[in-house]
Amino acid sequence: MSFQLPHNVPAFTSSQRPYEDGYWRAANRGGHGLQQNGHTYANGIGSKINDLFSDGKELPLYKDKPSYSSRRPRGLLQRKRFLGGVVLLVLLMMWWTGILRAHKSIRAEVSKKGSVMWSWLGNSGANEVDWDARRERVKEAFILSWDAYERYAWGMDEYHPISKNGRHMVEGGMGWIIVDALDTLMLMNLTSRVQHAREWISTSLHYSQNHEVNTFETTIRMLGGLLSAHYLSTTFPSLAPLADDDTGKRGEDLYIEKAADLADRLLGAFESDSGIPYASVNLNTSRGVQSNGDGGASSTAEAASLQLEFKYLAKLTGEPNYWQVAEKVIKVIDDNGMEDGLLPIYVYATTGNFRGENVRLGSRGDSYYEYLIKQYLQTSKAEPLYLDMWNEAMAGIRKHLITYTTRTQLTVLGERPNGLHRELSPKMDHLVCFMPGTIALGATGGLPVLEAKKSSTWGKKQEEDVLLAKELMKTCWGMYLATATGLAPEITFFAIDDPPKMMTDMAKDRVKKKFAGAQGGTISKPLLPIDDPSAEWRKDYIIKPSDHHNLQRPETVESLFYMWRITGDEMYRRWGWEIFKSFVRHTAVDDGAGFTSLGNANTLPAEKRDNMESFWLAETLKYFYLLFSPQEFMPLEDIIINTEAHIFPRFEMKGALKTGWKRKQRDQDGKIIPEDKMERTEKGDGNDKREDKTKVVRVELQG
Ligand code: DMJ
Repeated sequence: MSFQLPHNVPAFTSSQRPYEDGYWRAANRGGHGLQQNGHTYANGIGSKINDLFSDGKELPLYKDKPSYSSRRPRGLLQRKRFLGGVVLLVLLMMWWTGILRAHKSIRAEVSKKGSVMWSWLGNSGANEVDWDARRERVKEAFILSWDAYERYAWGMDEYHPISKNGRHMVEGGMGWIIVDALDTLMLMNLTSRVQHAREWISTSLHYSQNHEVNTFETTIRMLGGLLSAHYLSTTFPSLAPLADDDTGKRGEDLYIEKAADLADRLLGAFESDSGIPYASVNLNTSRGVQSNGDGGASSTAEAASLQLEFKYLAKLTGEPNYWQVAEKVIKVIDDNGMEDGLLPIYVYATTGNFRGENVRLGSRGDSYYEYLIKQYLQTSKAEPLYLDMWNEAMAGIRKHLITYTTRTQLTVLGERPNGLHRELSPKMDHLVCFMPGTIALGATGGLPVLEAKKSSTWGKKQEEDVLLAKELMKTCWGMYLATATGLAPEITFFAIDDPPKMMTDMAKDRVKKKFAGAQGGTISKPLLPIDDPSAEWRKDYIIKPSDHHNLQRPETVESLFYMWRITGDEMYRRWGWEIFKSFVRHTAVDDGAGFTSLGNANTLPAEKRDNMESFWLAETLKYFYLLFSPQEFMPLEDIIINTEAHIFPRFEMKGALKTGWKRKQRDQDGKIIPEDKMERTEKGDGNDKREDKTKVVRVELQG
């Protein structure tokens, strides 16, 4: 099912996307401290020895991860050699006293697993698909990954499965992997591992480091992880149930206490002149720090995707300040009056104004849009202004960003790097693949389509949204089919017409019945033949050598999960199963040391990197698990899932928790009306006079 890309793929001429995302500034890294408990200690020693021989290793620089120099000072190397000698001596003594031998059987079992546990990959399987069995396969992959991390890098923020060691991002560590993975452990009912993680959080996790950390990543992963652990452990006590701990308290108190402590430290990031959070914050001083690059501007997605976490914490603690600082960010952004609901990917914390005109739903843009519709759903649809903003953005996406490939008419959600009225770039970061699922979620609120159709609010717009979601889902699936490993590249370009065919053009074609009915109402052609390396459809996918890495990202699986739940079409589960098998085939590391990122997903054998992302455990495997779970498991209508796949409840706003802002009044074109020309409306809320811009696009679609 995987193939080499044809060699005649046209070279794309636009400038290479720089690694603009390696900007985590965690100075004075280090802290490779050995763990103190016996089991991990032995393996920690192993990791130190590995470290001695791995000087000069480089790890990827990109948005989600810290950047750091690959050069280490010579003195450090010499100290390590000395340490290596000491370590060998200790190892010998441990062997002599029998401590090490006690662990031998565990290791033997694990390395056996690494080579034989995937024998099911070869099975074509029975006609009837056993989804429960497939879900178990995902759980096994998770256990293998987690146990390897526990064995080789326990407590570390990073895990390098090939060199079998770990590393802290800041001194003392952030709990990066443990906290991020905790709620997946709970969902999978892995009780003893939850117990171990909780003990570590209780005894070793502190958020007082005198370091700058990325405001967004710390919020979505750490704050989100702790809040989700609180929600799952209190609402689903039968999942990974824990006994009372030493202090007689149930484990769940721990999570909310840690979450509140962390949130209080993060609050300093919001203390800018505009209320837009700074890119980084020092956890010890709670002082916000502006970005080193990008003229000091924050990424828009990062600044504007902290609301689900802070609002849920406000609900739990009854503390309105968490709520107010988070929602103010959206007001400041909206006051910019961006055209058609689409915004540039940088915003200044100092002024609240945008920087540049680059508009995209990939890195630095993505979760701003995601959090609009999810904020609306989080508070049980009581805040319609977020729906309004989402609908506006969706109309803008249809108008400015959607185009189609030349041969297969695949739907592409492109970029406008120089503003909405300049050229369209037919490029999709894999990150954009969260959109099909999120669009479907927005259309039905999480209900299955069949249910949602019974509602009085269901109409043509929702139908069109589901259709768009299906088409984009297919485009993302094709990104996996297009590579040698069956795993998507980080970035894909597409072959499109010149000038690009836009949605209005396509609508006219549809009216002419050019594509109607080709695929049950969808507009693109089938990605067939699937196993022919020179198939026409493949030429629509363009993968550049600088983009062919795979970072174990979750977005496509995430969308498959939503699409399966919402449409009920089992095809999405089958696609997910193919992707899961590709991960197992091409990213598993020898000796049962887990799974790793790929430097090149478009070659066989795949070129491996030495890094397991924390979102492999927090998101990718969780979404696989949910995709193969029964529909009733974690009903979508009751929950909202943050951008790091942490699960929160939907809730009602009460008391001090209410929408504390109003949108500025806009004219028929969506432009903000200046104060002195403001036409007072009866309600005076500025929202009721504006035309629903989505209607305009709908008319265009109907020709
Ligand atoms: C995750 O940290 C989050 O999903 C974020 O919104 C985008 N990047 C990664 C996964 O790719």
